[in-house]
Amino acid sequence: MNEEEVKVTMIGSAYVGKTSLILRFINNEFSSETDVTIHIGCYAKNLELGEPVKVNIFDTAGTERFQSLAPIYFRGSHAVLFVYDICSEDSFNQLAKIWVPQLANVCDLEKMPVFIVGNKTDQLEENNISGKISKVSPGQVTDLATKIRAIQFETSAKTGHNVNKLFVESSRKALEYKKTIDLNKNTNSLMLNSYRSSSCC
Ligand SMILES: Nc1nc2c(ncn2[C@@H]2O[C@H](COP(=O)(O)OP(=O)(O)O)[C@@H](O)[C@H]2O)c(=O)[nH]1
Ligand SMILES: [Mg+2]
Repeated sequence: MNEEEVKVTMIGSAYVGKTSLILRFINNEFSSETDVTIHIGCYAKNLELGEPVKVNIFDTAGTERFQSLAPIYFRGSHAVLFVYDICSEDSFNQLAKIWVPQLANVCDLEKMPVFIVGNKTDQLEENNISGKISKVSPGQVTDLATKIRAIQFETSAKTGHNVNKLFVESSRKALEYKKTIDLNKNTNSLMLNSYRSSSCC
């Protein structure tokens, strides 16, 4: 039997830490000087989720130029991670106003596993110590998560907080979703075959 493969896609504005989250997960490393992702990158990791699964993680560029291409990358995804920076209200607003509607155009948000990921929690701790607070209110995030039935996560690529948990959980959900799609495909082709064999020409 072939090994299962799933596609998980990361979306969000530039600098929120998408590439850093992936590199923390894949190589357990963090750099404060990452290169800006210009096009799209694909990383893979094998996980044991009750069965061996190859997880393909697609890293995208959060630039305006990329926005028109987004639907192409969303297609075929089994889970989508919407990432924002917990200290940047703009990055959260872009999720709500740009990326979520883009995804809704091409994917069935009722069924597709979606995660909303507030990254850079380490900064919040540092800011709290120096008297500043997060610019994105938890209420805003919960409202959006409820609206699109998303699972909420808070992470830090810098400290590694919740990073493994995020990718394991999203890969597990992606696998469940893929299996329902495969099952539907098989059922449809069985129905088509039985229709063909019963409607002889
Ligand atoms: N403090 C902190 N900085 C982070 C974190 N994740 C990413 N960064 C930094 O934020 C900048 C942008 O990260 P990058 O992964 O390139 O963002 P991307 O454009 O979304 O892929 C880099 O300087 C990273 O080192 C984090 O969890 N905490
Ligand atoms: Mg990047």
